[in-house]
Amino acid sequence: MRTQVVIIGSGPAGLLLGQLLHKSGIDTIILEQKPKDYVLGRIRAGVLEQGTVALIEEAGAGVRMRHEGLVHDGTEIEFGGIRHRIDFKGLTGKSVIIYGQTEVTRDLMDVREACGAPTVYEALDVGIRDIESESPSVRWSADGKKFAIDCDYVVGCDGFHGVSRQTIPANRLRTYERAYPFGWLGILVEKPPVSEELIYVNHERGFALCSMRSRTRSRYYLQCPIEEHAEDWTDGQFWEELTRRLDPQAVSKLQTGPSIEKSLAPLRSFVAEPMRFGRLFLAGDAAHIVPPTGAKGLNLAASDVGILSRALIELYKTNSDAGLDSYSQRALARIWKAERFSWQMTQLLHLVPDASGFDRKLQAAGLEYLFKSTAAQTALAENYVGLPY
Ligand code: FAS
Ligand code: PHB
Repeated sequence: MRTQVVIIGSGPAGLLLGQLLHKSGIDTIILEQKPKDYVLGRIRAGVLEQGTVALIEEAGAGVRMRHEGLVHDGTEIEFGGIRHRIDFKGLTGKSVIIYGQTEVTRDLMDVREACGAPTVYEALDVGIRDIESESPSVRWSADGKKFAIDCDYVVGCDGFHGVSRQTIPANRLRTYERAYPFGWLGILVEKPPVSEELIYVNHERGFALCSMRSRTRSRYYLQCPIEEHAEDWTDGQFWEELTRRLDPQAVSKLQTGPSIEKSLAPLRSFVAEPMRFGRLFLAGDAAHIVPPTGAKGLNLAASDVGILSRALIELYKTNSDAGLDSYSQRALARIWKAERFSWQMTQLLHLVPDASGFDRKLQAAGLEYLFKSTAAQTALAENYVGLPY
């Protein structure tokens, strides 16, 4: 078998790349280790930057997003029980769209199936060969049979625990990492949200986030100790703790109910450089991770794919590999700015265990400065709505 580009991973990065390449007549195959329903069962991101929205529309998967997505012109940050609105639209002229990653994934899967491009689910033991040659190949097993395919390029869109980054010799990769001593316990509930926009809460008991997926489905997060597990929390305990961290107005609007999903995500900052090795490219979580405080994870995956897809299209249309040669450097320039913003938002909003009195005073001063400075609010807003590609 042979194709032009093998994509490993059927998450948002892999699916978006597959569609953007398909629309330019480039043949791909996506190899995904999990069943389709498992991929769709993961509840993750909820905020789309305008650049991400544009790429999803370019991929032909934007109809439902435009119809069901909620346009948000700002967000609220709460400290000391008082909410302060950051006016994205007024400060930057831009908004974000609230539309779950699960729905983005579903829409991209649907358009890929409709155009007949191949995705192999439950592709196990994926192995990448000869990435420093001009004819790499990829092997996998499925239904007890072994398969292999030759290709021009391999793109690892297989997330943090995938096989692609591990295929690059360790002495050719530089990695940078910061682990945070807390996680986010997330709950999904079929109840209306407490407010029109998101509320990020810095509370003395810990961070909380009031988000949503629609006007009838809400997503809430609580900062919790890294050693805890989602099953340690009953729904009642979650609602009780959330109520303690919210202001009285939000509490009065809070509608609780049985969780549809409950999960605990560790927070980590991570970058692997470079994002190319021979004919293997990395995109999305395969190359970088951000704490979700800045709502950047999914959006960085999209911007990687936006840069890489244009480079691959340029190569196949003009035989120029200039875009491929500059991909890693261009993607990393944007990634590091998002890493900085995500780290800054995490530092600003979380109760850091064993933080000194001095640290807490610095955090309070940072928030007070933010609430009083248009320049500081503009800086936050332009990072949150998405920096240029
Ligand atoms: P993904 O991890 O989504 O997809 C990788 C795919 O590759 C998976 O389907 C996996 O099964 C497959 N795969 C892995 N190894 C493979 C192998 N060896 N062979 C074949 N396939 C393989 N971001 C936000 O912006 N906001 C959030 O609130 C948020 N919450 C998150 C919560 C959790 C628990 C996690 C883990 C991440 C969260 N993120 C959030 C970040 C998340 O949205 C990612 O940025 C996004 O999924 C990145 O997409 P991909 O790069 O496609 O990676
Ligand atoms: C979400 O709705 O899942 C969400 C929103 C904003 C964030 C993180 C997660 O910063």
